[in-house]
Formats: sequence, C-alpha cells, structure tokens
Amino acid sequence: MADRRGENIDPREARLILEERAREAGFDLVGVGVAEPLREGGERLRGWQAAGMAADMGYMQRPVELLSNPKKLQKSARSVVSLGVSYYPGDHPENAEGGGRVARYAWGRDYHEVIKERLFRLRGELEEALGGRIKARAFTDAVPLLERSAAQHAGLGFFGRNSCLINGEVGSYFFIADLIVDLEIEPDPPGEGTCGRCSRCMDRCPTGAIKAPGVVDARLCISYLTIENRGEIPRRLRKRVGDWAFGCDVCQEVCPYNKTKATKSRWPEFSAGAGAGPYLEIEEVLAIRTDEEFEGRFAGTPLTRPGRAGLLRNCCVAAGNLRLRSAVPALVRALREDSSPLVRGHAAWALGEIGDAEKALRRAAEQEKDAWCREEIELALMAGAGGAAVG
Ligand code: B12
Ligand code: SF4
Ligand code: SF4
Repeated sequence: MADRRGENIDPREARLILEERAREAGFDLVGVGVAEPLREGGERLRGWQAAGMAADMGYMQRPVELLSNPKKLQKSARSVVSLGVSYYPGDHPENAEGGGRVARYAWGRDYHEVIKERLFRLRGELEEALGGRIKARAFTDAVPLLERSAAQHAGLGFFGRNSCLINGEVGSYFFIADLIVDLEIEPDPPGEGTCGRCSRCMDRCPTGAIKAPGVVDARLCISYLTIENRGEIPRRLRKRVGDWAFGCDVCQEVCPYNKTKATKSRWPEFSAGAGAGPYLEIEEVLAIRTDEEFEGRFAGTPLTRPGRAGLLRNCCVAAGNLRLRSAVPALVRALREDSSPLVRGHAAWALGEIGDAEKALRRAAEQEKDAWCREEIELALMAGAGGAAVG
C-alpha cells in the first residue's frame, strides 16, 4: 500500500518536482495527464482493430477498454506522467556498401532496457523528493496502454498524419515512457499542433500503408513486416521494402518537423556506435546459422525482436532489392543449408532478383522438401530467366 503521506503534496509542487527530476534524468519532454479513459484513442483503436489493421499482433487485439484505460493497469492511478526521450542519432550515410538499412530508433542499445533503468531511478527519486512512497508503475512500450494517446493528453505533442506523435520543438524521433502514479499532479493541457496542408508522409510511404490521416495499416507497414511479422514478407510487397532490413523511417524522414527540428539524442546508448548502427552487413548476417550465434551478435539491441530467421529473411529481401552480387554466395549457402524454410524461400527470391544463379536454384529445387520454398524457387527461376515478374 502507498504511504498516504503522498496525499498531502500540493499538485503544483509535485509537478515542479517532477519536471526538475525528469529533466535531470535526461528526459527531453515531460507532461502529465489525469488518469482517465482515453476516449478518442480508444475509438480509433476499435476501428483499427475491426479493419484487421493490427495484422497478427496478438497484444494489439486486446480489449479496447484495457488498452485505453490507465486504471486497468493500476486501480489507484490518479495521474499518468508521459516522458519523451529523443533517440535521433543523425541521418543514414549513403548506402555505398549495399547494407541492410536499420531504422534510427534501433541503431543503439535496446531502448526498453535503457529507458527502464532511468525510469526506475526517477521513480525512486520522486518517492524521496515527495516525502513518501508513491505507488507508481513505470514502463515503456511494454504494457497495454495507448502510449501516444496518453502522451498527447499529457501535452507532449500532436498526432501527425503518419500517426506518430510530433512535438513542435523536438520532432517525432522520440520514445515515449510512462509513469502511472497514485498521486495527484497538476495536469498539462493536451498537445496541440497541425500538419497543415502537408501530406508528404502519405504520398511517400513506399507501401501505401497510411490509409487515412493518422491511420497506419500494419499489414502494409515495412516496420511491421520486418519486425513483428513472423511469416513471409508478401511477394507483392517485397520490392517496395527496398533496402530496409529492420524497421522503416520514411514517413518521419520526409516530415518537415524532423527536417528542421529533430533534436539529437543526448543519450549515448542510442548512438550508432552503441549497437548495430545504420546498416547491417548483409553477408555477415546471412551466415548466422544458430540462435546462439544470433544472440551473441545482437543481444542487448532491438534487433533480436524478429528472431534469427526474421532478420535473415529481411536481409535476403534487401539483398534482392539492392541486386547485391557480392551476396550471391551467402544467399546460395543460405538456400542450401539454412534450417529455416522462411530463410531459404526468401534467399531463393533474392537470387531470382539478382539473376545468374540458375544452377544453384535448380539444385535446390531437387532437394527442397518444403512446398512453399519449392514454389519460391520455381518463381525465382522464372524471374531469373527474365520470365514473368514475381508478384
Ligand atoms: C503496435 C505498434 C506499432 C505497429 C503499428 C503502428 C501504428 N501506427 O499503429 C508497427 C509495428 C507498424 C509500429 C511501427 C512503428 N513504431 Co510503434 N508502436 C506500436 C505500439 C505498441 C502500439 C501502437 C498502437 O496503439 N496502435 C494502434 C493505433 C490505432 O494507434 P496509433 O497508430 O498509435 O494511433 C493513435 C492516434 O491515431 C490516436 N488519435 C487519437 N486522437 C486522434 C486525433 C487525430 C486527429 C489523429 C490523426 C489521431 C488521433 O489514436 C490512436 C490510438 O492512440 C506503440 C506503444 C504503445 N503501447 O502505445 C509503439 C509506438 C507507437 N511505436 C513507436 C515507434 C518509434 C515506431 C516506429 C517509428 C519504429 C520504426 N522506425 O520502424 C514505427 C512508426 C510507424 C508509424 N507510422 O506508426 C513509438 C512512437 C513514438 C512517437 N513519437 O510517436 C511508440 C509509442 C513506442 C514508444 N513507447 O516509444 N509500431
Ligand atoms: S514506417 Fe514506412 S511503411 Fe510504415 S507507414 Fe511509415 S513510411 Fe509507411
Ligand atoms: S509529413 Fe507532413 S503530413 Fe506527415 S506527419 Fe509530417 S507534417 Fe504531418
């Protein structure tokens, strides 16, 4: 139980202390909302779920009442503190070597771990400064709550047409973290701002995933296809994935708010040198054959999320789209030796795109036991022979 001493704290004083401590802890944005249901966000979520746009993300199929109500996470909740931390590490250099492109949020260490550490410390400091134990749940991207909606309520920014939360000063390259507390803290006015007449993100999204302003169909989104998706990248979308091997930043790159305002991250953990960086070496990734090797290479970074087969699948697609001749031997080995049909099938596709691998594809066709892979090989042979487009 919370120490009831917390109840005597003036909400305005609590807000000042929170601001001071959160800034000291390195958060770029701080805001507070009353712990009440997020009605508009909930309604939007309901429509999104009903349209099938959550794809197969089971955790996004949970009841709207749960995802949109902070009190479901903590019964005694009175305030939701939203914190923003810029992860912007800079821009991708030119892809001169033919690498697999990594979205900016994933260049460094795993944000879940990094933010959690500072968030827990902040919670401790707040408890101390506020003179009593406050009951607080601290999390980022890990519990069922519409974090963007909560953060908009708390004044951190407005919803862009790309559905990202945009802050007029910082842009949109920031993570959201939350503290749900049983203390009354003076709330902030909701975030305001507008895209005006701009629609660049909708026009430039490579797969047309932004179906309406603020509505992203995950089934088409490259971020979903390369991170959360456990199955194949649908053939009709593969070419549109381009060289993205993990996530996608296009709808943020084109956004005027990021072109002029994006604030560089002050957290060294999110810099390119701290993790995988802006590009993956495709041949190196394609040579990873076991989960142990994969963990050894990517543990502590967000890139473990799709699993070994998922990341190799993505690198095959990027290699195919880049027409990466230097990757042919690694693709042929993956086609022949990899234990995962997902990898073998996408390796076949990539070889079909690059061409000149007919012999290897024919040999694989004779040995392949998996029906889907055999189909991929046949289509790759047709594509490689300059036949019908694989689609
Ligand atoms: C599922 C998920 C995904 C899915 C689906 C994305 C989506 N747009 O729904 C996929 C895998 C595709 C994805 C991709 C990305 N994600 Co993501 N994702 C989430 C997660 C877990 C839930 C999002 C969600 O609730 N979707 C359901 C739909 C209905 O909600 P929504 O798109 O957020 O839209 C809201 C607004 O439309 C809002 N709304 C309310 N009123 C109004 C009014 C108007 C006028 C408008 C326009 C909208 C609006 O209601 C909706 C519900 O809150 C959150 C973490 C969390 N627990 O919230 C992170 C989160 C949204 N992701 C994040 C990030 C960084 C990304 C990527 C940038 C990663 C990348 N580079 O690849 C991309 C961005 C793609 C994009 N354009 O959205 C950050 C976003 C931070 C920010 N500044 O906005 C979050 C908040 C994680 C975090 N804690 O930092 N993600
Ligand atoms: S992340 Fe990429 S694929 Fe997804 S909506 Fe944005 S631009 Fe489109
Ligand atoms: S690119 Fe334009 S329309 Fe899209 S989020 Fe940014 S300002 Fe809004």
